[in-house]
Amino acid sequence: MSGRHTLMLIKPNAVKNEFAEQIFLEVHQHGFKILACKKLQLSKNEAEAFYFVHKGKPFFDGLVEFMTSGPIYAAVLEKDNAVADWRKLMGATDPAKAEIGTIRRKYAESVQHNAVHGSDSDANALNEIFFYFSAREIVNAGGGIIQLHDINKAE
Ligand code: IDP
Ligand code: MG
Repeated sequence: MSGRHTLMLIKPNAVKNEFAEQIFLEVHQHGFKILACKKLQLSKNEAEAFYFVHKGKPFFDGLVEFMTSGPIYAAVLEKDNAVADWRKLMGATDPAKAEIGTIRRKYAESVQHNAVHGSDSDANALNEIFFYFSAREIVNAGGGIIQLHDINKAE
């Protein structure tokens, strides 16, 4: 079982196509709590830093160009098994291979313009959450601020 927190992004194509509200609704309906949320536009430097692990791959430059092309939403999701459960709801990277009913199957246009992002491990979720949010901005249902050590802490 993975930890309780993951990072979701709604990518520029889905925002542009006005799918963001529907995606948030589906996230909520699947039992995720949204602990933090913001709309922003990435700079080239920021997108390159966020996708650093993909540097050198043939799709890297196109990915950076796409991710900086318009506003995105970033959100911290909370649920038991958040990393794995959000990846399952999101669907495969290539929407043609994503299961019916998944977010990417419904809202993605192509393998690059694939509507949403999800962290792929607890360790990456921690790094990605704090790429977009400070601890001050991550607030639980009771109004308490989430501290670094509360995010996907080791069992
Ligand atoms: P993931 O988003 O499902 O974790 P990654 O392999 O981490 O997939 O790739 C990051 C992002 O890079 C993808 O979501 C997609 O937008 C883009 N991407 C991945 N593979 C390709 C490709 O073969 N062509 C174009 N874009 C790609
Ligand atoms: Mg990935």
